[in-house]
Amino acid sequence: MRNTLIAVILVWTVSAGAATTVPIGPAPTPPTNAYWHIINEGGDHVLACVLDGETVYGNGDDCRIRNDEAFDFTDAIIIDVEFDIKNTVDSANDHCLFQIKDLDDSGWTTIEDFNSNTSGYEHRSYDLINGGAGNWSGKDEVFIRFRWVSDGSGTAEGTRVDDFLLEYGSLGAYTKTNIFQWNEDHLRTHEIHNCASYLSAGDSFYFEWNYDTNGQTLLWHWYIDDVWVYDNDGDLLPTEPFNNWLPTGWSQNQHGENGKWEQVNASPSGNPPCAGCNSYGHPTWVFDASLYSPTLDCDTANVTVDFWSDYNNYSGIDTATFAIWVASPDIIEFADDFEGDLSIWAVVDVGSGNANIKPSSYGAIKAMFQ
Ligand SMILES: [Ca+2]
Ligand SMILES: [Ca+2]
Ligand SMILES: [Ca+2]
Repeated sequence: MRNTLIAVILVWTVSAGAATTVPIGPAPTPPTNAYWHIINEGGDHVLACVLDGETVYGNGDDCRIRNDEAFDFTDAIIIDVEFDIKNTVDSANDHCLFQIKDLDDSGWTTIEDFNSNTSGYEHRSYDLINGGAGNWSGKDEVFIRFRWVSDGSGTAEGTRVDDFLLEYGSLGAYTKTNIFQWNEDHLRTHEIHNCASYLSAGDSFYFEWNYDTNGQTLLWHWYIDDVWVYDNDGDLLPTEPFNNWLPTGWSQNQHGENGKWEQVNASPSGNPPCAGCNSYGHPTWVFDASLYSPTLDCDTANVTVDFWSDYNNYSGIDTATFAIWVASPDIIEFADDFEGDLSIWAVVDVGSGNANIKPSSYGAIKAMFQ
């Protein structure tokens, strides 16, 4: 609809010698419907859908506020939204819908319908990938809105929102950090390494075991078995016994050489078979072979990797390197504590069943559009 604008022109007359200012102009039109704006609530400013200068909503309201620029959730691995909300409604017929939509979708999906009173301000948070509103990763023109709707009679305070925060992010590049690098014998060891210093919550990661004969042939071996990864909540990778080769989700890279990891009938943990690089079993192979675990995601950084190892070095020539590859999400924040303006939002005020322009307070202009 074409936007229309009506200016209310006020003429201000100051009486000579008097301290009073007398407005001259059309009589104010009583406010007829609420709209989303910032109100002062005892010094803290919050978002509310109320009548101008009042603390209640009107009858027949249909007012929406959404992010002005669409969110791009392509490749997002995290989409979390949270805010504080206080809801006081006249009846279940008056309510605030918290909704989401991609431009490719035909309608809005309701994340939560606030149709009853809260106990003062309550904190709400939603996971928009794994939560009840479905998976919004991969959507590239997403809007999130509050839509206030009231029926024809009975009003109350309505909805107050504060400290809105939406965070979303996709993974950056994986970077490698060596956990150990051996050039001497480490025969039959139980390796337990806490990875908290390498990880942050939300990271994606995997492990690499690299056996490198540095261009030579007929050296010794590196065997590993029973690889287990866990955090406080339990297994991230259940113990891998290497009974199948390659196990599901595992991979390897021979880096252009003929040496490779294979299933070997031996085991440092005592449970053959295991994963091994076996030089003397393959005297013509040159190894620069990397074995990779499946890619894992962590909720907390307190991740431990546990495995059995048997590394037999030859005169310091060959190398056993155990490394972690980590990618962290690049987080974008859309945040508003409503202490400033609403410039990052778009307000759509459908009004009391009308799409007219109405001056809603004396001296102010209210543009309404849909
Ligand atoms: Ca009502
Ligand atoms: Ca085994
Ligand atoms: Ca605030």
